[in-house]
Amino acid sequence: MTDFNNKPFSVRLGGETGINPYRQVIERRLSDLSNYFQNRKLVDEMLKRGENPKIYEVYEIPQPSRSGLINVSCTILYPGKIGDEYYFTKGHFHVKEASEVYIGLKGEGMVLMQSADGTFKSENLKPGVLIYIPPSMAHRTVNVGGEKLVFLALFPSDAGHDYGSIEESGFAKIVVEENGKPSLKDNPNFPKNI
Ligand code: PAN
Ligand code: ZN
Repeated sequence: MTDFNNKPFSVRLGGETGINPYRQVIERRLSDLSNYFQNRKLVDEMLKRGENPKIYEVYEIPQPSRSGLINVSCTILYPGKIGDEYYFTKGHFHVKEASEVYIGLKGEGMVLMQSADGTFKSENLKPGVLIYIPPSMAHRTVNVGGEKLVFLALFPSDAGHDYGSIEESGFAKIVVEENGKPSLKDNPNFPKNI
């Protein structure tokens, strides 16, 4: 077994888990994101029918939470939509002033970034692209393609994750399919006074 605990290690990129070996995995299904999609009625109907698709998995190599250490993780975001809204990750702010980089390995996505004052920016994520996420911007990834979106995330192990405000208000923009293509739209439920 690889000793990941702040010792030298190497992992292979690619394959079913994006990184191999890894230390732990988190799975998110529709029921974990039931408050997040625009079409709550459809979400409720699906869950009532027993449809609870997997939205994403995160394969992680976490380090002890202290200054100077980096967590490595790989997210696999499945292709799909709830109504016309593409599958996405919950999205969060970091608790500490901690930046992050995402590196695309497979598939096509968009990274939505937003600061507490509502400043919004999106970047396209695909293989060969690195995205820098500044410390004070919340971030969410959206799979806008027809295959799994696989990306690496590297961030300080003591960054901390704050999901609360995004769960409540979402991002200023949503990504929906329009005429067969992804389109960034204003989120009708985003509070105007931010
Ligand atoms: C990523 C995310 C991962 C899942 O590793 O944690 O893509 O997204 P949520 O955490 O928003 O569910 C990252 O940004 N870490 O800091
Ligand atoms: Zn993050």
